[in-house]
Amino acid sequence: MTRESPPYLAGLEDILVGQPEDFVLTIRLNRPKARNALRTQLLKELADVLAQASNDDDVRCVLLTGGEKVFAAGADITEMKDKSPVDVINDPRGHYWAAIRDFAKPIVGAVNGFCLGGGNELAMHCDILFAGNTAQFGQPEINLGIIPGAGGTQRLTQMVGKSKAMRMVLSGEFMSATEAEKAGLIAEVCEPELTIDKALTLAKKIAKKPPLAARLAKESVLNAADTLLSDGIKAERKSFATLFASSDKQEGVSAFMEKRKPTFKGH
Ligand code: DAK
Repeated sequence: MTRESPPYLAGLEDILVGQPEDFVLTIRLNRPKARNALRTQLLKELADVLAQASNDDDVRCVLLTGGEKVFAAGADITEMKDKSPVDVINDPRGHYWAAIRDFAKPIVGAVNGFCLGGGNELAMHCDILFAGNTAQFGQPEINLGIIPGAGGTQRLTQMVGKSKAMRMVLSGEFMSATEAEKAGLIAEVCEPELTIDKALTLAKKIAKKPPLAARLAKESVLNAADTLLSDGIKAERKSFATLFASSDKQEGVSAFMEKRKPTFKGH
């Protein structure tokens, strides 16, 4: 499915965005000369595009990728040079990160090359990650005298466990794609030239599922890291019950009984 209009946010400088295809919106980080460093402008563009995608029924899943050699080299170090603690507290970047975190539709990430610092934190905001076998993941902030500031110490620890997270955060050592897959940071490692195709295939598969169920499934899985088990289970039960009021649930069950393919509408 392709669409002619409206254009997806004209005037973007730091990211490339296609039109939704088969309900998948592809976003590519695009500052190759600065190794896709996440300057404020890039994060703003990403947050703005996700806000537009939130309200676009033609988007049911997002594919996020970077370059062949670098997914993203982290925050733009040149922007950090003269910042005071007050500047950091007042920094609008916090809002952009929150917009990425709160995006309710599934995001599949395709990582090739270096995925470092804020770049790794961005990758960890994806719901499912594919990576080429030459990808390297790291939190090298300690080399700059700082620590991860966009949730890296928390998400990385949840995903790979304390010892591996400590190793990366304290030493700045990188983790290979193979180890990242073993540790649970990524879902699948593949040949670098296949990363985007594999991620896109999965994104399109997810986009064919009932959107409301996909959204509540994402929320529910993310709850596992955020809440007590008992609270997460209660919230899951409520979402489960809510979906029984959706026409997509009627459609899914009817289609199964009538031995036909379902057509989901998102309500
Ligand atoms: N920022 C700015 N410029 C960067 C950059 C970065 N992170 N990484 C690379 N560049 C620039 C280089 O300065 C160089 O610029 P020119 O000299 O050509 O002008 C150009 O990109 C090419 O860099 P290299 O020559 O180094 O390229 P290589 O391919 O040899 O190496 C590399 C690629 C990615 C391995 C290397 O560039 C590298 O190690 N980059 C720095 C990685 C790093 O330390 N990342 C952590 C950054 S700290 C916050 C939330 C989060 C954060 C901060 C605040 N808030 C909520 C407030 C996150 C902090 C970080 O991520």
